[in-house]
Amino acid sequence: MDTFELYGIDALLTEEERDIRDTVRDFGDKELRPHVATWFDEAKLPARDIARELGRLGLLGMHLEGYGCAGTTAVSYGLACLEMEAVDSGLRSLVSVQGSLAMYAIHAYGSDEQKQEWLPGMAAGEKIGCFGLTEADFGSNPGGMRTNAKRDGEDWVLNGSKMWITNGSIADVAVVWARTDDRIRGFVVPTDTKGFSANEIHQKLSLRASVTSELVLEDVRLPGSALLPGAAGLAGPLGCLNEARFGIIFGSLGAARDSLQVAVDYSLTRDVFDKPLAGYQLTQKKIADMAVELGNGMLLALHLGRLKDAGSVSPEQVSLGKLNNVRKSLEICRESRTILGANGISLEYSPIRHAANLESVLTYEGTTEVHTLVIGKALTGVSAFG
Ligand code: TGC
Ligand code: FAD
Repeated sequence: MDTFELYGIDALLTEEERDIRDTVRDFGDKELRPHVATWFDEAKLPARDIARELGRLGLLGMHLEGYGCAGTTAVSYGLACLEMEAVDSGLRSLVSVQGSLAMYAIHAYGSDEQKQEWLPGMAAGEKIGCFGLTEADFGSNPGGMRTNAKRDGEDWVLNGSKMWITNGSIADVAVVWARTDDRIRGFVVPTDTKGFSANEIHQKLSLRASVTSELVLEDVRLPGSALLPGAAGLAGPLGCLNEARFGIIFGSLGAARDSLQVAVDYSLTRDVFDKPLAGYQLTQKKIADMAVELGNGMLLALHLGRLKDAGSVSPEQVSLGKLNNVRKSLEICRESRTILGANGISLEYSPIRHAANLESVLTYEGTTEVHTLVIGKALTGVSAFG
Protein backbone atom coordinates (compact mmCIF):
# COMPACT_ATOMS: atom_id res chain seq x y z
CA MET A 1 0.00 0.00 0.00
CA ASP A 2 1.29 3.49 -0.74
CA THR A 3 0.65 6.66 1.25
CA PHE A 4 -2.11 8.04 -0.94
CA GLU A 5 -3.91 4.69 -0.80
CA LEU A 6 -3.56 4.73 2.99
CA TYR A 7 -5.16 8.17 3.04
CA GLY A 8 -7.91 7.16 0.58
CA ILE A 9 -6.96 10.07 -1.69
CA ASP A 10 -8.63 8.58 -4.79
CA ALA A 11 -12.02 8.97 -3.15
CA LEU A 12 -11.42 12.73 -3.06
CA LEU A 13 -10.78 12.99 -6.81
CA THR A 14 -13.22 13.05 -9.70
CA GLU A 15 -12.94 10.47 -12.45
CA GLU A 16 -11.55 13.12 -14.80
CA GLU A 17 -8.91 14.12 -12.25
CA ARG A 18 -7.87 10.49 -11.78
CA ASP A 19 -7.68 10.03 -15.56
CA ILE A 20 -5.48 13.10 -16.01
CA ARG A 21 -3.24 12.01 -13.16
CA ASP A 22 -2.88 8.49 -14.59
CA THR A 23 -2.14 9.78 -18.10
CA VAL A 24 0.59 12.12 -16.86
CA ARG A 25 2.07 9.46 -14.58
CA ASP A 26 2.14 6.97 -17.43
CA PHE A 27 3.79 9.48 -19.76
CA GLY A 28 6.35 10.42 -17.11
CA ASP A 29 7.21 6.82 -16.29
CA LYS A 30 7.56 5.73 -19.91
CA GLU A 31 9.01 8.75 -21.67
CA LEU A 32 10.86 10.79 -19.05
CA ARG A 33 11.92 8.67 -16.09
CA PRO A 34 14.27 6.40 -18.09
CA HIS A 35 16.33 9.46 -19.16
CA VAL A 36 16.09 11.83 -16.24
CA ALA A 37 19.20 10.77 -14.29
CA THR A 38 21.29 11.28 -17.43
CA TRP A 39 19.77 14.69 -18.10
CA PHE A 40 20.49 15.65 -14.50
CA ASP A 41 24.01 14.21 -14.59
CA GLU A 42 24.90 15.94 -17.86
CA ALA A 43 22.89 19.08 -17.03
CA LYS A 44 21.30 18.86 -20.46
CA LEU A 45 17.56 18.82 -20.98
CA PRO A 46 16.01 18.36 -24.45
CA ALA A 47 13.46 20.97 -23.39
CA ARG A 48 12.07 21.72 -26.84
CA ASP A 49 11.28 18.10 -27.62
CA ILE A 50 9.77 17.62 -24.19
CA ALA A 51 7.71 20.81 -24.52
CA ARG A 52 6.17 19.52 -27.75
CA GLU A 53 5.25 16.24 -26.05
CA LEU A 54 3.76 18.12 -23.12
CA GLY A 55 1.88 20.30 -25.57
CA ARG A 56 0.47 17.22 -27.31
CA LEU A 57 -0.71 15.94 -23.92
CA GLY A 58 -2.38 19.30 -23.25
CA LEU A 59 -0.35 20.07 -20.12
CA LEU A 60 0.91 23.55 -21.05
CA GLY A 61 -1.38 26.23 -19.69
CA MET A 62 -3.85 23.42 -19.02
CA HIS A 63 -5.80 25.38 -16.39
CA LEU A 64 -6.33 28.34 -18.74
CA GLU A 65 -9.38 28.79 -20.98
CA GLY A 66 -9.30 29.23 -24.75
CA TYR A 67 -6.40 29.78 -27.16
CA GLY A 68 -5.71 26.04 -27.40
CA CYS A 69 -5.56 25.56 -23.62
CA ALA A 70 -7.38 22.64 -22.02
CA GLY A 71 -9.31 24.62 -19.36
CA THR A 72 -9.07 21.95 -16.65
CA THR A 73 -9.68 22.39 -12.94
CA ALA A 74 -6.93 23.70 -10.69
CA VAL A 75 -6.84 20.31 -8.95
CA SER A 76 -6.16 18.56 -12.28
CA TYR A 77 -3.36 21.01 -12.95
CA GLY A 78 -1.95 20.34 -9.49
CA LEU A 79 -2.07 16.59 -10.02
CA ALA A 80 -0.24 16.98 -13.34
CA CYS A 81 2.45 19.03 -11.56
CA LEU A 82 2.73 16.33 -8.91
CA GLU A 83 3.26 13.60 -11.49
CA MET A 84 5.82 15.67 -13.39
CA GLU A 85 7.75 16.45 -10.22
CA ALA A 86 7.65 12.77 -9.24
CA VAL A 87 10.05 12.42 -12.17
CA ASP A 88 12.05 15.63 -11.58
CA SER A 89 11.40 19.15 -10.32
CA GLY A 90 13.04 20.46 -13.49
CA LEU A 91 10.24 18.99 -15.59
CA ARG A 92 7.58 20.50 -13.35
CA SER A 93 9.45 23.80 -13.62
CA LEU A 94 9.13 23.63 -17.38
CA VAL A 95 5.37 23.20 -17.02
CA SER A 96 5.08 25.88 -14.30
CA VAL A 97 7.06 28.56 -16.06
CA GLN A 98 5.39 27.98 -19.40
CA GLY A 99 1.80 27.69 -18.15
CA SER A 100 1.57 29.53 -14.86
CA LEU A 101 4.05 32.33 -15.40
CA ALA A 102 4.60 33.18 -19.08
CA MET A 103 1.25 32.04 -20.50
CA TYR A 104 -0.74 33.13 -17.46
CA ALA A 105 0.76 36.65 -17.64
CA ILE A 106 -0.31 36.99 -21.27
CA HIS A 107 -3.69 35.33 -20.64
CA ALA A 108 -4.52 37.46 -17.59
CA TYR A 109 -3.01 40.80 -18.59
CA GLY A 110 -2.44 40.68 -22.35
CA SER A 111 -4.28 42.31 -25.24
CA ASP A 112 -6.30 40.15 -27.64
CA GLU A 113 -3.51 40.47 -30.21
CA GLN A 114 -0.87 39.30 -27.70
CA LYS A 115 -3.02 36.33 -26.72
CA GLN A 116 -3.68 35.35 -30.34
CA GLU A 117 -0.05 35.74 -31.27
CA TRP A 118 1.51 33.71 -28.46
CA LEU A 119 -0.86 31.47 -26.53
CA PRO A 120 -1.79 28.80 -29.13
CA GLY A 121 1.87 28.15 -30.00
CA MET A 122 2.83 28.08 -26.33
CA ALA A 123 -0.01 25.67 -25.47
CA ALA A 124 1.23 23.38 -28.25
CA GLY A 125 4.79 23.54 -26.95
CA GLU A 126 5.99 25.03 -30.25
CA LYS A 127 6.93 28.30 -28.55
CA ILE A 128 8.70 28.46 -25.22
CA GLY A 129 8.21 31.29 -22.76
CA CYS A 130 10.15 32.57 -19.77
CA PHE A 131 9.33 34.99 -16.97
CA GLY A 132 11.85 37.63 -15.97
CA LEU A 133 11.17 39.13 -12.57
CA THR A 134 14.23 38.41 -10.39
CA GLU A 135 17.40 40.47 -10.69
CA ALA A 136 20.81 39.64 -9.24
CA ASP A 137 20.27 42.11 -6.39
CA PHE A 138 16.49 41.86 -6.13
CA GLY A 139 15.06 38.38 -5.60
CA SER A 140 12.83 38.39 -2.54
CA ASN A 141 12.26 42.09 -2.98
CA PRO A 142 11.35 42.45 -6.67
CA GLY A 143 9.90 45.89 -5.97
CA GLY A 144 13.49 47.19 -5.92
CA MET A 145 14.21 46.14 -9.52
CA ARG A 146 16.47 48.29 -11.67
CA THR A 147 15.44 47.07 -15.13
CA ASN A 148 13.62 49.99 -16.67
CA ALA A 149 11.41 50.79 -19.62
CA LYS A 150 11.32 54.31 -21.06
CA ARG A 151 8.91 55.70 -23.59
CA ASP A 152 10.37 56.94 -26.87
CA GLY A 153 7.52 58.17 -29.04
CA GLU A 154 5.19 55.20 -29.46
CA ASP A 155 7.97 52.75 -28.56
CA TRP A 156 9.35 51.42 -25.31
CA VAL A 157 13.10 51.03 -24.73
CA LEU A 158 14.16 48.46 -22.11
CA ASN A 159 17.49 48.29 -20.30
CA GLY A 160 18.64 46.05 -17.48
CA SER A 161 19.17 42.43 -16.64
CA LYS A 162 17.36 39.54 -15.03
CA MET A 163 18.92 36.61 -13.19
CA TRP A 164 18.03 33.00 -12.51
CA ILE A 165 15.44 32.84 -15.27
CA THR A 166 14.12 29.36 -16.04
CA ASN A 167 14.15 28.60 -19.79
CA GLY A 168 15.68 32.03 -20.49
CA SER A 169 18.19 30.93 -23.12
CA ILE A 170 15.79 28.64 -24.97
CA ALA A 171 12.77 30.91 -24.90
CA ASP A 172 11.02 32.39 -27.94
CA VAL A 173 9.32 34.98 -25.78
CA ALA A 174 10.19 36.57 -22.47
CA VAL A 175 7.68 38.25 -20.18
CA VAL A 176 9.88 40.94 -18.65
CA TRP A 177 8.91 43.12 -15.70
CA ALA A 178 10.42 46.61 -15.71
CA ARG A 179 10.20 49.89 -13.85
CA THR A 180 8.52 52.72 -15.79
CA ASP A 181 7.94 56.36 -14.88
CA ASP A 182 4.55 55.23 -13.69
CA ARG A 183 4.80 51.78 -12.06
CA ILE A 184 6.26 48.33 -12.67
CA ARG A 185 4.87 47.05 -15.97
CA GLY A 186 5.13 43.83 -17.95
CA PHE A 187 6.41 43.53 -21.53
CA VAL A 188 6.13 40.72 -24.05
CA VAL A 189 9.59 40.52 -25.58
CA PRO A 190 10.29 38.26 -28.57
CA THR A 191 13.77 36.94 -27.80
CA ASP A 192 15.04 37.68 -31.30
CA THR A 193 14.58 41.41 -30.66
CA LYS A 194 17.82 43.37 -31.15
CA GLY A 195 19.54 44.04 -27.81
CA PHE A 196 18.08 40.99 -26.06
CA SER A 197 20.47 38.20 -25.09
CA ALA A 198 20.47 35.29 -22.65
CA ASN A 199 23.35 33.43 -21.02
CA GLU A 200 22.88 30.01 -19.54
CA ILE A 201 23.98 29.59 -15.91
CA HIS A 202 26.25 26.58 -15.41
CA GLN A 203 27.65 24.63 -12.44
CA LYS A 204 24.29 24.33 -10.68
CA LEU A 205 24.06 21.57 -8.10
CA SER A 206 20.27 21.68 -8.12
CA LEU A 207 17.68 21.64 -10.91
CA ARG A 208 20.28 20.35 -13.31
CA ALA A 209 17.56 18.99 -15.61
CA SER A 210 16.34 22.53 -16.20
CA VAL A 211 17.71 25.50 -18.13
CA THR A 212 18.44 28.57 -15.97
CA SER A 213 19.73 31.81 -17.47
CA GLU A 214 20.58 35.45 -17.16
CA LEU A 215 18.66 37.83 -19.44
CA VAL A 216 20.39 40.98 -20.69
CA LEU A 217 18.42 43.85 -22.18
CA GLU A 218 20.45 46.55 -23.92
CA ASP A 219 18.33 49.23 -25.57
CA VAL A 220 15.68 46.70 -26.47
CA ARG A 221 13.21 48.69 -28.56
CA LEU A 222 9.64 47.43 -28.55
CA PRO A 223 6.44 48.77 -30.08
CA GLY A 224 3.79 50.20 -27.75
CA SER A 225 1.79 47.02 -28.32
CA ALA A 226 4.42 44.98 -26.37
CA LEU A 227 3.14 46.37 -23.04
CA LEU A 228 0.81 44.07 -21.09
CA PRO A 229 -2.15 46.44 -20.73
CA GLY A 230 -3.80 44.66 -17.79
CA ALA A 231 -0.98 44.79 -15.23
CA ALA A 232 0.34 47.81 -13.34
CA GLY A 233 2.42 47.56 -10.17
CA LEU A 234 3.89 44.58 -8.36
CA ALA A 235 0.46 42.98 -8.09
CA GLY A 236 0.87 41.99 -11.77
CA PRO A 237 3.84 39.64 -11.41
CA LEU A 238 2.75 38.55 -7.92
CA GLY A 239 -0.58 37.48 -9.41
CA CYS A 240 1.34 35.13 -11.73
CA LEU A 241 3.37 33.83 -8.81
CA ASN A 242 0.18 32.77 -7.02
CA GLU A 243 -0.50 30.46 -9.97
CA ALA A 244 2.95 28.92 -10.07
CA ARG A 245 3.17 28.60 -6.30
CA PHE A 246 -0.11 26.72 -6.38
CA GLY A 247 1.39 24.18 -8.79
CA ILE A 248 4.35 23.74 -6.46
CA ILE A 249 2.07 22.92 -3.51
CA PHE A 250 1.12 19.75 -5.39
CA GLY A 251 4.33 19.34 -7.35
CA SER A 252 6.73 19.13 -4.42
CA LEU A 253 4.71 16.20 -3.05
CA GLY A 254 5.58 14.27 -6.21
CA ALA A 255 9.28 14.42 -5.37
CA ALA A 256 8.46 13.27 -1.83
CA ARG A 257 6.17 10.45 -2.96
CA ASP A 258 8.76 9.12 -5.36
CA SER A 259 11.53 9.29 -2.75
CA LEU A 260 9.44 7.51 -0.12
CA GLN A 261 8.44 4.80 -2.59
CA VAL A 262 12.07 4.22 -3.51
CA ALA A 263 13.01 4.02 0.17
CA VAL A 264 10.22 1.55 1.01
CA ASP A 265 11.15 -0.69 -1.95
CA TYR A 266 14.81 -0.55 -1.01
CA SER A 267 14.11 -1.38 2.64
CA LEU A 268 12.32 -4.55 1.59
CA THR A 269 15.22 -5.91 -0.45
CA ARG A 270 18.17 -4.69 1.61
CA ASP A 271 19.22 -7.10 4.36
CA VAL A 272 21.09 -5.67 7.35
CA PHE A 273 22.07 -7.80 10.33
CA ASP A 274 20.51 -10.77 8.50
CA LYS A 275 17.02 -9.46 7.89
CA PRO A 276 15.30 -6.87 5.67
CA LEU A 277 15.75 -3.26 6.73
CA ALA A 278 11.95 -2.86 6.48
CA GLY A 279 11.56 -5.17 9.47
CA TYR A 280 13.29 -2.83 11.92
CA GLN A 281 11.18 -0.55 14.06
CA LEU A 282 13.39 2.47 13.44
CA THR A 283 12.88 2.05 9.69
CA GLN A 284 9.14 1.66 10.08
CA LYS A 285 9.02 4.80 12.22
CA LYS A 286 10.81 6.74 9.49
CA ILE A 287 8.43 5.39 6.86
CA ALA A 288 5.31 6.01 8.93
CA ASP A 289 6.37 9.55 9.87
CA MET A 290 7.12 10.38 6.24
CA ALA A 291 3.80 8.93 5.09
CA VAL A 292 1.91 11.05 7.63
CA GLU A 293 3.59 14.26 6.41
CA LEU A 294 3.09 13.31 2.76
CA GLY A 295 -0.57 12.43 3.26
CA ASN A 296 -1.25 15.57 5.30
CA GLY A 297 0.45 17.62 2.60
CA MET A 298 -1.81 16.05 0.00
CA LEU A 299 -4.94 16.83 2.00
CA LEU A 300 -3.78 20.43 2.32
CA ALA A 301 -3.06 20.61 -1.42
CA LEU A 302 -6.48 19.22 -2.29
CA HIS A 303 -8.21 21.56 0.13
CA LEU A 304 -6.44 24.58 -1.40
CA GLY A 305 -7.17 23.22 -4.88
CA ARG A 306 -10.87 22.99 -4.13
CA LEU A 307 -10.79 26.55 -2.76
CA LYS A 308 -9.02 27.68 -5.92
CA ASP A 309 -11.58 25.98 -8.12
CA ALA A 310 -14.29 27.73 -6.13
CA GLY A 311 -12.48 31.03 -6.81
CA SER A 312 -11.77 31.75 -3.16
CA VAL A 313 -8.16 30.79 -2.43
CA SER A 314 -6.16 33.72 -0.99
CA PRO A 315 -2.47 34.50 -1.60
CA GLU A 316 -1.79 33.84 2.10
CA GLN A 317 -3.29 30.37 1.78
CA VAL A 318 -1.09 29.70 -1.25
CA SER A 319 1.92 30.84 0.81
CA LEU A 320 0.90 28.46 3.59
CA GLY A 321 0.70 25.53 1.19
CA LYS A 322 3.98 26.32 -0.54
CA LEU A 323 5.78 26.80 2.77
CA ASN A 324 4.54 23.57 4.33
CA ASN A 325 4.61 21.23 1.37
CA VAL A 326 8.05 22.16 0.04
CA ARG A 327 9.61 22.10 3.51
CA LYS A 328 8.05 18.74 4.39
CA SER A 329 8.81 17.25 0.98
CA LEU A 330 12.46 18.19 1.31
CA GLU A 331 12.57 16.53 4.75
CA ILE A 332 10.99 13.40 3.27
CA CYS A 333 13.51 13.24 0.42
CA ARG A 334 16.41 13.60 2.85
CA GLU A 335 15.04 11.00 5.27
CA SER A 336 14.36 8.59 2.39
CA ARG A 337 17.96 9.03 1.37
CA THR A 338 19.15 7.83 4.77
CA ILE A 339 17.33 4.52 4.30
CA LEU A 340 19.42 3.88 1.19
CA GLY A 341 22.73 4.24 3.02
CA ALA A 342 25.66 4.78 0.67
CA ASN A 343 23.52 3.85 -2.33
CA GLY A 344 21.48 6.89 -1.42
CA ILE A 345 24.17 9.21 -2.67
CA SER A 346 24.12 7.66 -6.14
CA LEU A 347 22.11 9.09 -9.03
CA GLU A 348 20.90 5.54 -9.56
CA TYR A 349 18.29 6.31 -6.89
CA SER A 350 16.09 9.39 -6.99
CA PRO A 351 15.90 10.73 -3.39
CA ILE A 352 19.14 12.70 -3.41
CA ARG A 353 18.34 14.19 -6.82
CA HIS A 354 14.89 15.19 -5.57
CA ALA A 355 16.39 16.65 -2.39
CA ALA A 356 18.94 18.65 -4.36
CA ASN A 357 16.15 19.96 -6.60
CA LEU A 358 13.94 20.91 -3.69
CA GLU A 359 16.70 23.19 -2.39
CA SER A 360 15.86 25.39 -5.39
CA VAL A 361 12.13 24.93 -4.93
CA LEU A 362 12.52 26.05 -1.32
CA THR A 363 14.10 29.26 -2.65
CA TYR A 364 12.23 30.10 -5.83
CA GLU A 365 8.65 31.33 -6.03
CA GLY A 366 9.21 32.98 -2.66
CA THR A 367 11.66 31.60 -0.10
CA THR A 368 10.61 29.84 3.08
CA GLU A 369 11.33 33.06 4.94
CA VAL A 370 9.19 35.18 2.59
CA HIS A 371 6.21 32.83 2.96
CA THR A 372 6.71 32.70 6.73
CA LEU A 373 6.50 36.50 6.82
CA VAL A 374 3.44 36.53 4.57
CA ILE A 375 1.70 34.21 7.04
CA GLY A 376 3.02 36.23 9.99
CA LYS A 377 1.59 39.37 8.44
CA ALA A 378 -1.77 37.71 7.83
CA LEU A 379 -1.99 36.51 11.44
CA THR A 380 -0.72 39.63 13.21
CA GLY A 381 -1.60 42.39 10.79
CA VAL A 382 1.98 43.65 11.06
CA SER A 383 4.37 43.55 8.09
CA ALA A 384 7.88 42.37 8.98
CA PHE A 385 9.24 42.98 5.46
CA GLY A 386 11.83 45.69 5.00
P1 TGC B 1 3.51 44.65 -1.04
O1 TGC B 1 3.59 46.10 -0.73
O2 TGC B 1 3.07 43.69 0.02
O3 TGC B 1 2.57 44.42 -2.30
C1 TGC B 1 2.78 45.14 -3.52
C2 TGC B 1 1.53 44.95 -4.36
O4 TGC B 1 1.37 43.57 -4.69
C3 TGC B 1 0.14 43.06 -4.14
N1 TGC B 1 0.42 41.69 -3.69
C4 TGC B 1 -0.05 40.62 -4.32
N2 TGC B 1 -0.87 40.51 -5.37
C5 TGC B 1 -1.17 39.27 -5.79
N3 TGC B 1 -0.66 38.16 -5.21
C6 TGC B 1 0.18 38.23 -4.15
N4 TGC B 1 0.67 37.12 -3.61
C7 TGC B 1 0.51 39.50 -3.67
N5 TGC B 1 1.32 39.95 -2.66
C8 TGC B 1 1.25 41.29 -2.69
C9 TGC B 1 -0.21 44.02 -3.03
O5 TGC B 1 -1.58 44.00 -2.78
C10 TGC B 1 0.25 45.32 -3.63
O6 TGC B 1 -0.70 45.71 -4.61
P2 TGC B 1 -0.95 47.28 -4.97
O7 TGC B 1 -2.03 47.25 -5.99
O8 TGC B 1 -1.33 47.91 -3.68
O9 TGC B 1 0.35 47.80 -5.51
O10 TGC B 1 4.90 44.21 -1.64
P3 TGC B 1 6.32 44.11 -0.98
O11 TGC B 1 7.26 44.92 -1.84
O12 TGC B 1 6.26 44.39 0.49
O13 TGC B 1 6.71 42.57 -1.21
C11 TGC B 1 5.91 41.56 -0.76
C12 TGC B 1 6.60 40.20 -0.97
C13 TGC B 1 7.92 40.14 -0.26
C14 TGC B 1 5.67 39.16 -0.38
C15 TGC B 1 6.79 39.94 -2.45
O14 TGC B 1 7.60 40.83 -3.05
C16 TGC B 1 7.25 38.52 -2.74
O15 TGC B 1 6.44 37.62 -2.87
N6 TGC B 1 8.59 38.27 -2.90
C17 TGC B 1 9.09 37.00 -3.40
C18 TGC B 1 9.43 37.13 -4.86
C19 TGC B 1 9.25 35.86 -5.60
O16 TGC B 1 8.52 34.95 -5.21
N7 TGC B 1 9.86 35.78 -6.77
C20 TGC B 1 9.68 34.64 -7.63
C21 TGC B 1 10.21 34.93 -9.01
S1 TGC B 1 9.62 33.83 -10.26
C22 TGC B 1 10.30 32.38 -9.88
O17 TGC B 1 10.92 32.17 -8.89
C23 TGC B 1 10.09 31.28 -10.87
S2 TGC B 1 10.85 29.82 -10.38
C24 TGC B 1 10.63 28.79 -11.67
C25 TGC B 1 9.60 27.74 -11.43
O18 TGC B 1 8.53 27.99 -10.88
O19 TGC B 1 9.88 26.63 -11.80
P1 FAD C 1 17.55 36.81 -1.52
O1 FAD C 1 16.30 37.59 -1.73
O2 FAD C 1 18.84 37.53 -1.59
O3 FAD C 1 17.45 36.04 -0.14
C1 FAD C 1 18.59 35.53 0.55
C2 FAD C 1 18.12 35.04 1.91
O4 FAD C 1 17.58 36.14 2.63
C3 FAD C 1 16.97 34.01 1.80
O5 FAD C 1 17.09 33.05 2.80
C4 FAD C 1 15.76 34.88 2.05
O6 FAD C 1 14.63 34.14 2.52
C5 FAD C 1 16.29 35.82 3.08
N1 FAD C 1 15.47 37.03 3.18
C6 FAD C 1 15.12 37.89 2.19
N2 FAD C 1 14.34 38.87 2.66
C7 FAD C 1 14.20 38.62 3.98
C8 FAD C 1 13.49 39.28 5.04
N3 FAD C 1 12.75 40.38 4.81
N4 FAD C 1 13.58 38.77 6.28
C9 FAD C 1 14.31 37.63 6.52
N5 FAD C 1 14.99 36.97 5.58
C10 FAD C 1 14.91 37.46 4.33
N6 FAD C 1 13.12 34.15 -10.90
C11 FAD C 1 12.37 34.60 -11.94
O7 FAD C 1 11.98 35.77 -11.98
N7 FAD C 1 12.03 33.77 -12.96
C12 FAD C 1 12.42 32.48 -13.00
O8 FAD C 1 12.08 31.75 -13.95
C13 FAD C 1 13.22 31.98 -11.94
N8 FAD C 1 13.69 30.69 -11.97
C14 FAD C 1 14.55 30.27 -10.99
C15 FAD C 1 15.14 29.01 -11.10
C16 FAD C 1 16.04 28.57 -10.14
C17 FAD C 1 16.70 27.24 -10.29
C18 FAD C 1 16.34 29.40 -9.02
C19 FAD C 1 17.28 28.92 -7.96
C20 FAD C 1 15.77 30.64 -8.92
C21 FAD C 1 14.87 31.10 -9.91
N9 FAD C 1 14.33 32.39 -9.86
C22 FAD C 1 13.55 32.86 -10.88
C23 FAD C 1 14.75 33.32 -8.82
C24 FAD C 1 14.06 33.09 -7.46
O9 FAD C 1 12.74 33.51 -7.48
C25 FAD C 1 14.86 33.87 -6.42
O10 FAD C 1 16.10 33.20 -6.27
C26 FAD C 1 14.14 33.97 -5.10
O11 FAD C 1 13.02 34.82 -5.21
C27 FAD C 1 15.06 34.47 -3.96
O12 FAD C 1 15.77 35.57 -4.33
P2 FAD C 1 17.39 35.65 -4.10
O13 FAD C 1 17.95 34.41 -4.67
O14 FAD C 1 17.84 36.95 -4.62
O15 FAD C 1 17.57 35.58 -2.54
